[in-house]
Amino acid sequence: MAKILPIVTYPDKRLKAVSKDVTAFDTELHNFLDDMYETMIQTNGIGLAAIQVDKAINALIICLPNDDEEGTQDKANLLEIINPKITHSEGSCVYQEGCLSVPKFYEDVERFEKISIEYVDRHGKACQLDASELLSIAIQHEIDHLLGKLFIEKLSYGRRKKFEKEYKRYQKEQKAKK
Ligand code: QAP
Ligand code: CO
Repeated sequence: MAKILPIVTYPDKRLKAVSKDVTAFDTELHNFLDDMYETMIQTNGIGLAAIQVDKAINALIICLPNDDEEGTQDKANLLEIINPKITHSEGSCVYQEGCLSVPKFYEDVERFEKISIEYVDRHGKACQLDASELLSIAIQHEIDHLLGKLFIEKLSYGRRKKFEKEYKRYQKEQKAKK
């Protein structure tokens, strides 16, 4: 049975680690990817990088909601992306991003509009993907995690300062609740 793993949240230094390539495509990896999926779904995420559950390996998952009213997430649409490389990028766009490691905060971030990536799946099979719109943004956000980067690092100095102030207040509230 898959389990829900604890999520590492900002400002935990573990989020700054640069992840290492996956070299073993074994049952241990498959169980971990299943746990990542369970964790992402149960915490209302659409994307999750391994580092967010304290494993510094180049693995990320994305499961975008359906385009219908409910916006349900089908496991059939799950993307498991391992050892990704961006091979092409073009254009730019701005999207209000969030992150399970920065709970309750959403900020406008600039990204490439379209990207192409090469990666391997859970069996080590080579894959390639052209992404645009939300998928492109999600992949770029998650690849940043593998490099030890968070979306808040892309904010202007002024917005970042405002974020830090508000996040500190939020953290105090959370502490008081416990
Ligand atoms: C990354 O983000 C992403 O603050 C995935 O309270 C961001 O799944 C992909 C979440 C922007 C595409 C566009 C955040 C859940 C989930 C929260 C997430 C929260 C509960 C964020
Ligand atoms: Co994130």
